[in-house]
Amino acid sequence: MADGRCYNSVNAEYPSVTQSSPYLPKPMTPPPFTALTSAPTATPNLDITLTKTKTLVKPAVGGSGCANTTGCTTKTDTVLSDSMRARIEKHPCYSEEAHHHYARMHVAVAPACNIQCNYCNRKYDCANESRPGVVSELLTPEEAAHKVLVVAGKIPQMTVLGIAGPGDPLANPEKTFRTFELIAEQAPDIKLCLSTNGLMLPDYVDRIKALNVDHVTITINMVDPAIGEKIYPWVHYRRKRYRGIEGVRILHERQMEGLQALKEADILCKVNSVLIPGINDEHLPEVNAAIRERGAFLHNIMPLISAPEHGTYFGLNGQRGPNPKELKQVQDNCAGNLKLMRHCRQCRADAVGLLGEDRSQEFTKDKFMEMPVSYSLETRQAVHISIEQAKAAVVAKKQAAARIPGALSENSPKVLIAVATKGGGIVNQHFGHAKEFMIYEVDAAEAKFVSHRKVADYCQGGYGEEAMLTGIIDTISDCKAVLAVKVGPCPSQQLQAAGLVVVEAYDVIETVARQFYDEHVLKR
Ligand code: CLF
Ligand code: SF4
Repeated sequence: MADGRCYNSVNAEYPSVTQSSPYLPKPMTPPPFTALTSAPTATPNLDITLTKTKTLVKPAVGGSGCANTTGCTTKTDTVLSDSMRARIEKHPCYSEEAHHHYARMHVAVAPACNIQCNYCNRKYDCANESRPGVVSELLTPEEAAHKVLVVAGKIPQMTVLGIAGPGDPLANPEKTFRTFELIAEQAPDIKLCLSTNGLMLPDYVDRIKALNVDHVTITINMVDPAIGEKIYPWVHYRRKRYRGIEGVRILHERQMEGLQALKEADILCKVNSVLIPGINDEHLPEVNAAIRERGAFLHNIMPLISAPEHGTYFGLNGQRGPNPKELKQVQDNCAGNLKLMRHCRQCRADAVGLLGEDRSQEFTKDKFMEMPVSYSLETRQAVHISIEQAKAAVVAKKQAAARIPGALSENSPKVLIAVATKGGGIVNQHFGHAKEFMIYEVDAAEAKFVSHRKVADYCQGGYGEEAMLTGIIDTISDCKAVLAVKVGPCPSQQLQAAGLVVVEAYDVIETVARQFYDEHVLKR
């Protein structure tokens, strides 16, 4: 971690090596926006007019709406300056909009850590695992640089290189900074990003600034050392190990100092907080207030992932993670003047691809070391222009679908909907292929992204698994509709029987959401 790939992550099911990007042509759907591997030779087809919408509904939609929903957008969204917008518009973690279009990659060059978190066990390693501190293979800075250049050629929408572990990048400063230097020299258009527990951050802010690293994440789980004592058993600082509250105090002071120093250096800082039920759930609003006061740009509250087989202190001692409702409740409690990130996928320290689409298995060391570097700044820039055009088209349709809050939206019920998407901000995925659903909260004024939920892959070799379908319906049972490009007759029937409206469409998510809401909620 470090903040664990940006901390901790069990969820990642690696896609197969044949998994494609949303920018690759798909036979059954309208033309894509851009080509993946080569520069577009002509303006991409941006026609995203609705090509198909079919709504299936059995029972009526409940009119009571969902409770506890204040949404994730805040004042910050509307007051971003143009220069600030430019700093985040291609960063998939700092911009919710960008995560539909741009990818990130991590390189695992930082094995050591200087603190112990009760949710981390860096000894465990397995190719199918993705928890804090877990990666399959460590890289030298030179190997990491080669990997980045290979990936940058093959996935031109990869715009950010993050170093997030598997230990703490700043407990491995030479490896971390050498990697950044190599990338800055050879691939100047790639943004550099760092994720740390913050213990050594005050010592390195100048160096971070000099290397033009514009995005730093600190994992801050507490601002009260009495709470921190339940999370951190020890801290190793300046060649001495401090146990208990003494160590936690040092960590807390260094985190606050580091955050302040980033602000003064004009480096964007995101804070990740791991929500640990019964330990810091009620405390996180206090953390939110403290980091806001010190100039954090974004707050990402992520769920603890904990199971006995992970061998962590929490896992072995029965500490559970929060369920989606508890997570949303705490996020809502923290929603205010500081923007909240809700689209984090808790990716591991060697993740590659769009968030939620980890392609790291395509770039294991034995593979990428044999691959030639095909990085081309011109090709990448051309692809980014295409992406920006596609983004603009989506944004225009989104704006058309939004309404100015007013009489119509007053007292209009808020409902949740589940969306199957491969990215691009479009409903463009078959229900049976979805490995996660994006959850939007819709009312008469707007459709807001609020979270994503992982589900088991329903289509197993061409046929659906009954138990999996039950699990999927369970996962989205608080939603009023499912939006997908296609839903098979059997799942469609069962979804409707469970009270969900089935909407088949290919269009901008907000547009389809608006149509569903107008037809099935407002007109009731
Ligand atoms: Fe990586 Fe973290 Fe940079 Fe993003 S991840 S170092 S800020 S480029 Fe992003 Fe992954 Fe969540 Fe981290 S989705 S775990 S927030
Ligand atoms: Fe990250 Fe270190 Fe904590 Fe593990 S122990 S999550 S590597 S800071």
